[in-house]
Amino acid sequence: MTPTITAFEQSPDRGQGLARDMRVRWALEEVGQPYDVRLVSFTEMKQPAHRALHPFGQIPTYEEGDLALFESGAIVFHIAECHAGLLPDDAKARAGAITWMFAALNTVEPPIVDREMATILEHDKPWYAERLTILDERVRARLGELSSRLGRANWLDGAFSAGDLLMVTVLRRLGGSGLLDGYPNLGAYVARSEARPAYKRAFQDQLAVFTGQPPAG
Ligand code: GTB
Repeated sequence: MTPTITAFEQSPDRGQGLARDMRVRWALEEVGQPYDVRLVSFTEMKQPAHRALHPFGQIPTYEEGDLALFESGAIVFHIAECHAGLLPDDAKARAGAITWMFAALNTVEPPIVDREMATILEHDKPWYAERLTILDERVRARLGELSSRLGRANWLDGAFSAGDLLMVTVLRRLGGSGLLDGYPNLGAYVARSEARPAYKRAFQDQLAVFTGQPPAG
């Protein structure tokens, strides 16, 4: 059965692939699962019909028959559980990859989102410069730790996994901040991921929503 996901009708990022439907699209492309997309406006997201799928009135959601999911991490996990390619078969290696999924969403993403929200909501406040310094330091602390662990490896724990997929979507949110510049191995990790054919297809598909052009090929 072809799943249907939801995405922004008009993403504020103008097609940079920063909204959280990107990680779901990428996961589906990695496992070769075709999918449909239903675009929703900000108004529609808050209506009862969408809230029945997503209690917090957000995107992405995932529908597959009578299964309805929200939370991008849970959706990526479901995709990875149902298809080969995103989680190792070996139980210990699988647990390791799942650990990185949680690390991406629970440990690395929060300080990045806190910083992002401050740049949007507090940039005109008198305390902004001081607060940004603190938030930058929190992000740098995590990046330093992640950079040390990744070292010279291609991926976080063996083969590419859903843990890498989520971590890279989290790190991409720092684009334009300059914060990744101090960690060349993390920059290379993101670039290596963006070079994956599945990533490129997902990126083009979400960009096509913004440009109004059908994706090439
Ligand atoms: N924890 C949930 C998950 O992982 O699925 C969070 C979902 C979420 O934050 N959804 C956002 C949303 O629907 C879109 S992704 N927001 C509308 C609302 O809450 O009313 C967050 C996002 C939005 C825009 C950009 N951007 O433009 O760069 C980046 C990320």
